[in-house]
Order: sequence, then structure tokens, then C-alpha cells
Amino acid sequence: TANNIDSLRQNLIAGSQKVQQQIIPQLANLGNEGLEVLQEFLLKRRDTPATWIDGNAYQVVYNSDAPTAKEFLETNFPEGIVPLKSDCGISYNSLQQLLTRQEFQAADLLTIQKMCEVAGPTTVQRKWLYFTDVDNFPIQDLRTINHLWLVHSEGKFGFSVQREIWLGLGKNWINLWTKIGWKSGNNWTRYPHEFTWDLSAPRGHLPLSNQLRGVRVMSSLLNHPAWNT
Ligand code: UYC
Repeated sequence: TANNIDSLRQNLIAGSQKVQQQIIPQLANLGNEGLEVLQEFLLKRRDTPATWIDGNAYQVVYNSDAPTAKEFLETNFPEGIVPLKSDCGISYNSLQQLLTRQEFQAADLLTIQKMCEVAGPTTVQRKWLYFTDVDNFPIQDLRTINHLWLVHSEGKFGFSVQREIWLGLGKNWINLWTKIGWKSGNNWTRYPHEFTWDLSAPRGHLPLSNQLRGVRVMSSLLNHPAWNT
């Protein structure tokens, strides 16, 4: 009913993150009228950095099969809700699309590939990053990749989430592995089948950094100047 829609709309605009999170799926179940409220919400907030609440709203509109929704996105958010800024001319559009669809395993692979691409042809050929590649990684690009992960995972995934947990553990790697589900007791989680490729994973579970060649790449990632605000 009109009354119900209006109260959901008010709560979506003014409510806490928790309230907003509950309202978005309710609006998703209300067809076109619900979609219109979500679209208005996205437009209203487009001048401030996207949060995972925007990500949730965006995903509902994206996953709807209404022609108006498709047109709305093509007109207003042709490249998604995270600005795909790069200091080296790399396109993050494909990563944006995988993450919007929450295809986390494919997105994880593409993240490594894109980071190799940023580092240059030698790294692309090698297929894995040196810690020096990460030290030289442009701030803008690392922030874009991280922002995409955050926004499309309800704030659960991303290097900055891993960093926050790691700092909270006094920079203890062993405890980090357990906390983010990369190790259980003495056993490393095996790639790819033992990892959890959806939002039921522990916070910070993704994106992965292979530890086969040591911790230095991960250390460079979590110590990167991109995280100094
Ligand atoms: N793998 O175990 N990993 C691979 C992880 C380790 C191994 C790729 C993460 C421990 C081998 C990714 C963990 C280990 C390959 C990850 C993990 C190990 C491989 C694909 C928990 C053995 C085949 C991208 C820390 C005891 C490729 C890539 C190769 C691949 C991720 C083995 C993303 C987070 C120490 C043999 N593992 N990896 O980097 O290089 O290849 O031989 O971390």
C-alpha cells in the first residue's frame, strides 16, 4: 500500500544502517514502486562515497528484470556506484560487474590478474606479485579495488578489512590466518575448494593472498600508504 511504501521510504532515507539493511529487501519485494524508492535513494546519495548500503540498493536494482531499472542504471550508473579511478589507465569494469553479481570466486581471480596488470608485463607473465610490485602499487588503484570489494560485500571483504583485523590482533599473522579462515589449527585452507565464496565467510576472508611464497606480499598490502587517510 501507499502508506507502507511511504514509511519504508522515510526509514530508508533517515534510518540507521541496520534499519536500512532490513528495509532494502522489503522494498525489493514490492515491485516497481519499491524499485523507484531504491532508485531515488541511489540518486540522492551519488555525490557521497558509496557505502555497502548503496551496494545493497544497487544490487537490487541491478538484479531486477524491470526494463525501467535497466534504463535507470544505463543512464545514471553505467559503470556502477564506485568510481573506477586508475592512475595507470586500467579498466576495473569487469571486476565491478563480477562483484555486483557477487561472483566472489571469479572476482578474486580477476583481482589478482588486474593487480598483475597494474604491476606490468613482467608480472603478468609471472602471474603472481612480488612485494616490490605492491610497494609501488598506485594508491588510487588499490583504493578502487578495495572500495569495490567493500561495497559489494556488505563491508565484509577487502584489504582494508583484513588490515583492520590484523591491527586489532597486534599485527600477529598466525592469529590473522585463523581469524579470517585461512588456517584451521595447523592446516592451511586449501585453494580453491576449502575457501568460502559467499557472504557466510568470516570477515576479511577475501580477497585471497597466496602464502606459498611467504607473507611479504600481504605485509606490503596491509602496510600500503593507500590506507592512510
Ligand atoms: N592458498 O593455502 N596454493 C593459490 C591461498 C599457501 C598452493 C592461489 C591462501 C599454503 C599451491 C591462491 C591460502 C600452501 C598453489 C591461493 C592457501 C599453498 C596455490 C591461486 C591460505 C601450501 C598452486 C593463485 C593462506 C601448504 C599454484 C596463485 C602455485 C594456489 C590462496 C599452496 C589465490 C589465501 C602455504 C601449491 N593459493 N598456499 O597465487 O603457485 O597461484 O603452485 O598459502
